[in-house]
This record gives sequence, C-alpha cells and structure tokens, in this order.
Amino acid sequence: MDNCIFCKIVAKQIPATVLYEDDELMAFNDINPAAPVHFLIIPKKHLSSLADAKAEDAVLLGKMLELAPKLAAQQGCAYVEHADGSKTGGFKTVVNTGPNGGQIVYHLHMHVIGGVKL
Ligand code: D5M
Repeated sequence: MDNCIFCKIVAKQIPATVLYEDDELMAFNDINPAAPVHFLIIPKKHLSSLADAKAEDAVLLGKMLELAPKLAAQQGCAYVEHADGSKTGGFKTVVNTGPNGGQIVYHLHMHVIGGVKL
C-alpha cells in the first residue's frame, strides 16, 4: 500500500524501534506511548483493519496473539501465576477498528500496553 505508514515501516522506508520481525509479522514501539511499555504488532501484509481479515487470515491473527505475551515478557511485562495462586504483571492488548473504535492508522495493528497497572 503506497500511502500506508506501517507498510513504509515494513519496507524500512521510515524508521521505527523494531522489537521483532519475521516473514509475516513486525513489532515496534508506538511513537506516542500511553504507558512505559507500548508497542504495536502488525502483519506485514496490508489489512486495513480487523474488519478486513478473512478466514484465510486466521492463522496470521493467531500468530499476532501468540507473539504478544512473549514480547510483553521481554519488555518486562510478563504475566505470572505464582505457586500460591497469586498473579502479577500482565499487559493490555487492544485492536481499534474504524472511526468509532478510535482507529487512526488503517493498517491492522494490535497495541500491547503495560508497565503500569492499567
Ligand atoms: O493507533 C495508531 C497508533 O500508531 C498510535 O498509537 C500512534 C502509532 N503510530 C503512528 N505512527 C507511528 C510511527 N511512525 N511509528 C510508531 N507508531 C506510530 P490507532 O488509534 O489504533 O490507529
């Protein structure tokens, strides 16, 4: 997508602090962080929003969800269930969709936010 800022990040045409990259996914820090940890996980393939995802994208969406806790842990936000049953850490995942969902960038992305109690 020519005019998509996240496609430009994927193409390395504009800079980002990249936390993870493979053939299908990329994760980078949000330029306007809402918390000490705030990064975005995107598919490299351009999908405008979650509403544009098709059944064939289900595995890709699953990979985004699976990556979130791994990268969150690397960023110091691991969710831990302790032996005594207590729970610590964790993070928030958000996918804004469309104007009423507060979506600003129309390339599907999952926010991962943490580092404070939200
Ligand atoms: O949020 C879009 C998010 O994308 C918002 O939190 C800012 C972030 N953003 C916008 N441009 C960049 C660049 N260039 N690098 C990193 N992060 C960026 P949403 O409201 O979900 O569409």
